[in-house]
Amino acid sequence: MKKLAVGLLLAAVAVGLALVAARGGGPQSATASSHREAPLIAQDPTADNTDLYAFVSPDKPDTATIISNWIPGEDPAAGPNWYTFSPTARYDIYADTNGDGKPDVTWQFRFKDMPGQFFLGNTQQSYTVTKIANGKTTVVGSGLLTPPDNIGPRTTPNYDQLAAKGIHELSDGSTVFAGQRDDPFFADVGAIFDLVAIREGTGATGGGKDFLAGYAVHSIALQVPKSMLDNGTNHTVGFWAATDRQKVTVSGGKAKQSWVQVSRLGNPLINEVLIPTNKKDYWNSQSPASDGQFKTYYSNSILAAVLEKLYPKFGPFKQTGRSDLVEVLGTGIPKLNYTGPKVMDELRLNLSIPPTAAGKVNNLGVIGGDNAGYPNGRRLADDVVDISERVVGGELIGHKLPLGDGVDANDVPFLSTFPYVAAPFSGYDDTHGQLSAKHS
Ligand SMILES: [Ca+2]
Ligand SMILES: [Ca+2]
Ligand SMILES: [Ca+2]
Ligand SMILES: [Ca+2]
Repeated sequence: MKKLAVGLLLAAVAVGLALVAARGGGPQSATASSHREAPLIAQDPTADNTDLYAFVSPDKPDTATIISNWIPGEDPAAGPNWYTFSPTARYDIYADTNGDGKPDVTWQFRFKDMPGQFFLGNTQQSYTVTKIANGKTTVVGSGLLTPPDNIGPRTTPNYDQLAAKGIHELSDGSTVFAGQRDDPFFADVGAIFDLVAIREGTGATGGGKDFLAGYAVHSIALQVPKSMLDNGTNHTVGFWAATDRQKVTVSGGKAKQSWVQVSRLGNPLINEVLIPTNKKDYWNSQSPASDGQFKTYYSNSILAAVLEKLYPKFGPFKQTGRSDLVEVLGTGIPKLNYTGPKVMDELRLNLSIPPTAAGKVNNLGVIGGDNAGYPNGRRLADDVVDISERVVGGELIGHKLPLGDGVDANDVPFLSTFPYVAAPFSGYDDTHGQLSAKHS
């Protein structure tokens, strides 16, 4: 069968056709995955979760690694006002070990700007990590430093060594890194404005253009002992990440300060593909514990309906009663990472499944026969666009189509050790997505 290029279509739905003016008045760029997917969060990039990853660490299989990214579409050359975590936001990573949609372990990150040290400002920040577990709140790291953004060989020479100094041990035996990294999400979203003009030759085996190549995000990576998360029965833990901002309310003449969640992310593409646009900001404010209210959008797929319309000759695409999608994205897959009947958006990782050896990894994950990948957790290399298209297309209900966006890998290699995410391109390189530029 001819390879399809439905990736462009998925991306179009995913992005909500967002056009982004890059910071610093640079070139315009569309973004993807959970990058600027809802109207309000698009106005608040430093709070915008873009992607979440969780996997058993390939080089330290007694630990799990959770990587959460924020700030979509960082153009490394968009100085002099570079990118930093917001000092007024709280960045949260949650782990649910008993399938009730409520966190059992929470890590909270607060960042502080530091006095100017470089010409035209400083992008290095200090931060505090607070852990909440078993009803106890403990500061497990403070005065930790991010590396500065990768500005260029004169301001930030030997960037890899500089970034390595941003790896810290926490007092509970975990390891942490926070700072600018290459955006590990890869997808062809460049042709989304003209659905008819699908790129010649684009398919599931290369030929697409990685729209996010050359762009960066801000990552928080945590490596934690599995023993901290393993429930000892189904060994499955569900992760999500979120951002909170402070809100002041006045009542009876008294000002009261509280935190309000403005962004969240578990599985990739939930808010983009499943949730209707008029509910996307509301969805960002909710928690997995109350995700049952969104179940109808899992079982009745807007994307399947769009596929049917645009590709009738490959149909019929099942549009309603999609219990397979409820399972994969809402409850977990029986005998793999099922967490119970409660529908909730958590990235579920069965900690008892060992990492797949390098060279044997299938980036189609579970549907490619590799149970150590998405949707059992998510590795950096997992091709979640192709996987999502195929599953929505009906892969698990006997309607197998070789869907894909033609971008099969990230533009730069991942690291083999923590924090695994590649270094960002430098501003001096000024790649604007050109793969020929030197990666330093
Ligand atoms: Ca987002
Ligand atoms: Ca829980
Ligand atoms: Ca990339
Ligand atoms: Ca792909």
